[in-house]
Amino acid sequence: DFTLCSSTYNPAITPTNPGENLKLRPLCKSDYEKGYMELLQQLTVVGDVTYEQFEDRFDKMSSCKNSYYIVVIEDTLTNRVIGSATLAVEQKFIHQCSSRGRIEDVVVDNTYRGKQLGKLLLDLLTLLSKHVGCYKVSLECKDKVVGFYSNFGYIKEEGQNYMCRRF
Ligand code: 16G
Repeated sequence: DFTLCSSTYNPAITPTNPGENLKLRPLCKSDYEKGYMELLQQLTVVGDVTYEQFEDRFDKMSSCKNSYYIVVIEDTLTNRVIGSATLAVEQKFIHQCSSRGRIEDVVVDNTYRGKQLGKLLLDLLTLLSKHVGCYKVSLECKDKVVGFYSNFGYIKEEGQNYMCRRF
């Protein structure tokens, strides 16, 4: 049991009770059939990922112990994955051999907006990052959602810049 770090939920929802006919749980292989890749397409380019490729990547991630925490929300009426977010944990030498978290690939299906599901995913993974010992957790996002993430204590750090090189 735990207390979510962000303020309040109205109506009240929790990870064990995310809403009517909804279930929050770790990603599993059968989610490929339940629309997980299609959901990710609402965030960015996914490409044509076959089941074999998905399974291979899933197994590689699972074999990196305590590094990838991927949660999904399933609609139990339609058996479709309608929300997901990932916490990736990176091992460090700095900060007394600490680790840092990154929150990635946060997506809620367009038709399930306004149900506080993004907030629930964010709260859960932020709390989890703290629980597993990360000294910090960060995320990258588009301008339009800076306000949303600032609700969870994420700030643009003074003197720190996000820089990127694409290939
Ligand atoms: C957003 C996502 C990031 C994702 C990226 C994909 C969050 C908080 N941020 O920045 O995790 O990987 O979009 O966009 O979900 P890209 O395909 O342009 O890299």
